[in-house]
Amino acid sequence: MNPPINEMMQSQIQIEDDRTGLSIETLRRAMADNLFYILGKYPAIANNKDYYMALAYTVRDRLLHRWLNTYEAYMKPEVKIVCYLSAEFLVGPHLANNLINLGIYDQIRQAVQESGLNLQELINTEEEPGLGNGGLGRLAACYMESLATLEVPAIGYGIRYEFGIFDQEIREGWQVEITDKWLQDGNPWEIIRPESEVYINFGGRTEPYQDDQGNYRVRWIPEYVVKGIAYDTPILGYKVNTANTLRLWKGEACESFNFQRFNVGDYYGAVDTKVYSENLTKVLYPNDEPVQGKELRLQQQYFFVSCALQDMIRIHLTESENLDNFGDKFAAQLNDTHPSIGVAELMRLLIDVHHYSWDQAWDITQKTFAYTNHTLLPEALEKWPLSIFGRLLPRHLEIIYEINRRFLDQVRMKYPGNNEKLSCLSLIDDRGEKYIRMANLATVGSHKVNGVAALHSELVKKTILRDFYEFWPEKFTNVTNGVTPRRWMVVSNPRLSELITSRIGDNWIKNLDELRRLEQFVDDGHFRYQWREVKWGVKQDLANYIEDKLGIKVSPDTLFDVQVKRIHEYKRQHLNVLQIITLYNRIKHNPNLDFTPRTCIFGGKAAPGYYMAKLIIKLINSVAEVVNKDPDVRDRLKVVFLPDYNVTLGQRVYPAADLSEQISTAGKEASGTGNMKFSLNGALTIGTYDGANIEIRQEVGEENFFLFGLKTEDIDQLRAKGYNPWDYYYNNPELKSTLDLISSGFFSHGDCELFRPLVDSLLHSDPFFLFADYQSYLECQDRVSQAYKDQEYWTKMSILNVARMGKFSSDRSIKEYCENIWYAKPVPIEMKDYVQADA
Ligand code: C3B
Repeated sequence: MNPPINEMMQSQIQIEDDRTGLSIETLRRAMADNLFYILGKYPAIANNKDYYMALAYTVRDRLLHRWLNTYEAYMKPEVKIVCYLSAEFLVGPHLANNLINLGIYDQIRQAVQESGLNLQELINTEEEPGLGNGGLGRLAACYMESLATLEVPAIGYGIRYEFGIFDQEIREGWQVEITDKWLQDGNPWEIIRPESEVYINFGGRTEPYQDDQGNYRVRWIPEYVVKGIAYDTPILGYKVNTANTLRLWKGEACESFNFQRFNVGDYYGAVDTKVYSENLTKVLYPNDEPVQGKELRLQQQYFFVSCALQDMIRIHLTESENLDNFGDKFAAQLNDTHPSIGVAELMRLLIDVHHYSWDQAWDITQKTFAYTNHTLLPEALEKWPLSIFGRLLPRHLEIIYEINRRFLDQVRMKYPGNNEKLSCLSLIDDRGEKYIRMANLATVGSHKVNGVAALHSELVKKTILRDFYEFWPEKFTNVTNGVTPRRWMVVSNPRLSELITSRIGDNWIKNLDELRRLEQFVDDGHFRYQWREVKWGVKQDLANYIEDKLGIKVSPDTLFDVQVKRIHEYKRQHLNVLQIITLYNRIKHNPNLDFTPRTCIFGGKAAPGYYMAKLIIKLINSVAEVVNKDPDVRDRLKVVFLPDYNVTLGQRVYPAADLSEQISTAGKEASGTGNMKFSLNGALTIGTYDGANIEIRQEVGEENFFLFGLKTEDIDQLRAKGYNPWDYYYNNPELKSTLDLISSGFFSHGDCELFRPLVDSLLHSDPFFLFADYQSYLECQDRVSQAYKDQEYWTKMSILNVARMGKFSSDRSIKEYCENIWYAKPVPIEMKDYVQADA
């Protein structure tokens, strides 16, 4: 008998030294080889993009062994796999991170140099995959990296958007959106897996039938079917063998060319379904806190979740007879409600396709899923009109009704005669137009529900899911967010990382709590001097970038005051602007004012349909234009808006900041993760009592954190007693002259109308309480300015911030998820040589 095909293939794989070797000479040769054989170029006609690709393939070769070994290990039935279901993965550029995590950065740098090239330049040519909007997508990426570093088996499931988040250009101060063609030059990090294709149904109707054994069953007769194709990207752990998989799905037509139509002369109709099916995964919705109701969005959600669940079932059935232990094999995390249709889809697959009883299926489903809530903003709570939902997913609608019927029976039992409770807890909102409430579906279908910072998790229990908390208190928990120190320190801030390592060794990279050991050096004057030198050098780099991109000269001797994040009214970039205008007014009234020079840096994208956010961008740029060229200012105040803020730019910005602006209205920012990146890079925070700011302050010490503003309960009280922004306007002369200056057209070449919607919104309702926090914010900024004058003191605070930030490693978050939610354990990967093993 012939040996099985895969054994035969394996024994034929010859692993050439050029694909694994790490000597400088081999690496050089491998790069030249890839340039020639993969890219079809030779040095005289190659540009930096070509060399980047050649290098990327060289690195990819060196991780494939780990990747395949990891994949094989996960097939064992006793291994539990975490499946992170997320509509967004904002992974950032891969090359530098992979070099660090493989531990081959220095060899590669040397090989690249000896090839007459510059590694940093090649790294800078990488086009980042912008497959996310902001915090939620970036968190998913940090978690994937930490899972791999902790050697926890994991697959990230999501969508391979052909166009990610738009590129932002600024024209005459306004945001302009440009299509993000990230795949244009090819993507060396992904491998297509045609063998993992799955079929996804949409529309049509359902039909009861009796099977051969006489059982009552339902089948779904869809209107159309789309094929899902998997593209895999390796996610490496730091200096371990684990290489987990990010598996992103692309929509394709089942048959890309309709011959029947073609034959009757309908040339365009022949590719219709292809175009239609590929539209499904064409573009990412660019709202970070999404607004409801777009059918294509629901199609995207269902598409990737069904692809994922079918893939998980396939994996499980390769080693197991049935799906009885599905919930022991997989832990599926719902990253917000975007994948929550998964609850109904797993039920459908178990009942309709694999013929489980309702009760068995429900046990498996609840055991498998857990749900993370990322926002309390009412407009971001997903609900789908029943009409759209039922048309697209008729079978799921039936299943959701049945889940609801059984759940509400339990509710009735606990609260007899309480219709109020029933209507709050129901999966269907039937006050007026009917909707499916996705947060309710996710909560009912999960065994755990968590918020993303201590305050946020408390507010989840007190507000949006209050009745669920009362019903199932044990379901609710908190996991405070974290960020990966590999990307956000080692990769992005090599100078600071080296300084830290020179004193405490490099264990901190895997065990961030070790940063505590830096505390012993705060009183070491030489260390503080080195710390400042590092910060100054990184600031100089950013200053060069700013001059290069925008032609604005800024000095690294000024305080770099930075606010980078999505533009949103609740994040209050406009409060920062009011402060800047106030400082400007002070300079104008007293040109010789003793003033701590500041460079105020902004960056962030606005959702294309969010008018107010776009107007805030215009305001920042308009203020910048006036302030930066006013001779009275004498370079003491500069305002910079960095266009196209993304992960790559973040890696330049966080290390260069002195001050981190985290000034959301209390109770609105679920956690924040930028706040953690800044503080880990030695910036001090000016922040409200909101999200993870509270926990950061607790860790770094009150005396090393600039707190201001109202707390959540103060705001509730203020709202209850009647908030009137006019009172603040009339009673605060600085606030009044700041607003009057905007209204007068001073920043808009005399146009008094331009910013009126913004000013009016503040004066007439101020829904995010800027005026209420204005005075407190300004006073706090004065304290910042004072503190910055004493550079020794400031440096001590900066060092203590870094030393005490260990808690905010995503490694810590992932350990908590593993322990309390996923019940998953590390599985170290033993390396097997495929050639030797079969010889
Ligand atoms: C964000 C929240 O706004 C942040 O406070 C939080 O730190 C991150 O999620 C990660 O938990 N968020 C987002 O980016 N997009 C949403 N749709 C909801 C929340």
